[in-house]
Amino acid sequence: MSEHPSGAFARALVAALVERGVEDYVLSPGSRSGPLAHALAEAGAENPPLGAPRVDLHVRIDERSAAFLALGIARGRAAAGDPRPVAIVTTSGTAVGNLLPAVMEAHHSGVPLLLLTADRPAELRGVGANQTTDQVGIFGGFVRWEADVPATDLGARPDRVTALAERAVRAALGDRAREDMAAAPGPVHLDVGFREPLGADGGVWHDPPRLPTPTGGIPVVADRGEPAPLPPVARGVVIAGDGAGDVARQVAEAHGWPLLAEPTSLARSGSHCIPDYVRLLESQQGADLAARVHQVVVIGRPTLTRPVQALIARAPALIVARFGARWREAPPHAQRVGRDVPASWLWSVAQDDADPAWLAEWRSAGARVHTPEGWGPRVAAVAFAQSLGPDVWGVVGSSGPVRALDRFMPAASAGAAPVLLANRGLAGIDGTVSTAAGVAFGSGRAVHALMGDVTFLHEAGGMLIGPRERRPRLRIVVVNDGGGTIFSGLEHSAAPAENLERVFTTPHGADLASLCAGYRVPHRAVRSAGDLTEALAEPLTTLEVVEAVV
Ligand SMILES: Cc1ncc(C[n+]2csc(CCOP(=O)(O)OP(=O)(O)O)c2C)c(N)n1
Ligand SMILES: [Mg+2]
Repeated sequence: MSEHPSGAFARALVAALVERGVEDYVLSPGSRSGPLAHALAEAGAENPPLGAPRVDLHVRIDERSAAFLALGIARGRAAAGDPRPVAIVTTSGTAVGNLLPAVMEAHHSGVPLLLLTADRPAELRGVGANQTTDQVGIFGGFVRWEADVPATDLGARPDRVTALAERAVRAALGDRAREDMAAAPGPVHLDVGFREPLGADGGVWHDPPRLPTPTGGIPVVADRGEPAPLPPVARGVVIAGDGAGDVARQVAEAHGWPLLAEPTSLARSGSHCIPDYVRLLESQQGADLAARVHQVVVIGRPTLTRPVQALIARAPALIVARFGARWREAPPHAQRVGRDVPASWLWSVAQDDADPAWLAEWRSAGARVHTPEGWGPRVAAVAFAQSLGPDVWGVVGSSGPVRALDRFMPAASAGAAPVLLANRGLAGIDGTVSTAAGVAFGSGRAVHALMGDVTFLHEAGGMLIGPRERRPRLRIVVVNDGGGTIFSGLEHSAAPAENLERVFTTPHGADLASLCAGYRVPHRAVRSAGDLTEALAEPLTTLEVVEAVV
């Protein structure tokens, strides 16, 4: 074996990325990406060779699952207070196309990913070479930055490889000084052209060269400006959407306003939280209260219910913050759109500006709504919510489960809302199994994931984890109601029953127990709230499925 330029490039890139905090790599097999695969196999080994950096390597056969796993790891890391880009390595051709769903979600929800896709070198593109297509630009507007990288030529230029890594990591983490989408974290694509030879070359690892302006680790970006405090109106309301954070609770409490917090807001806690807000807003009494609201403050990105969208649409005064990567898509009638919540919003307002009766009205109206009884998706959702805590984080799929939580998840004590994450960027039902696995890896926590049967089956392949790979500490609760039942609650339900069922509900008849057995994943079925609660209380060491048959 003798060192070759493609191998040298791969080692230089991995070393420079690790130095910038990129420690997690998800790889799918292929030949063209061989140089990166060999480098990562070394760096991800139990005993890496002398001089090699240490990486956390996960290998998945299916690139679509690999990309969602990376997305989940990045989400888990960010939620644990340590945001870093997560890298995905694929070979050329359709492998690259399989990354698109996770890339779209990451773009919309502001999750940093590094897509390292192998390609033919320039001289082999457009001349009919096998497994070669137009990969440069394939992700269009869904990436913050992309580069066509002549890897083999750069093998002898570690300074340029380091500069490339620096730029890629900075772009993925977002540049808050920018006014456009580039301000938010998101995916970055390096299409890497490798010339043969591609095999293991046994080359040595070097420390990456210093750049002229050393940054050292994750670049820190300064926040801008300090917007004014919130107008201290008496009849305000805080809506906490996805990713709002506990700060939304603090803003509501500082102003004496009710807090309407979605389950993935991380703000569903405290005495100002109205956990029954969805059903309240659907009632006449709720509509009357909503009509008297003077000012709506939206923190995070709410996506779950029409009454909340209506409240925002009708707001006489609207202020928006932390709308996420899509902050430019905040409702156009907002008077103020801030990327973050300024400290001044937490200043307590003077007593004469607050109206204690306003909050009390919301609270007493909300308290009249009752928790579900009997056995079904709602009861399963409540049992799931109650199983979460500091040591068990949650992931929730789209469709019925997240809406059941929105309606029935109780409010935690102040500041103690469970960490509950979801792919709300585009609310897809795809990739949910792998996202949940990634959250477990990225956060270092045990994870309970709640999802519908169709959502689970959409990516059952996420359970495909080879014997050499680590398994996540993940318990998937599948609410099996025999199809996508959300549609029977929508306008489509007026269609003839057999049509509704065939083209919307899509009953599948799949045997989840056998499916899990095929993947060698422990499975158990539960048919009551007591059995589910019991299953959720058991110690969690590996990947397992609890099928809630409803
Ligand atoms: C990738 C993708 N395809 C299609 C949809 C549309 N969709 C939304 S919910 C749903 C059905 C989900 O069924 P299930 O997971 O069983 O949950 P349930 O509706 O039964 O609560 C579908 C197909 C989507 N959100 N994402
Ligand atoms: Mg279902």
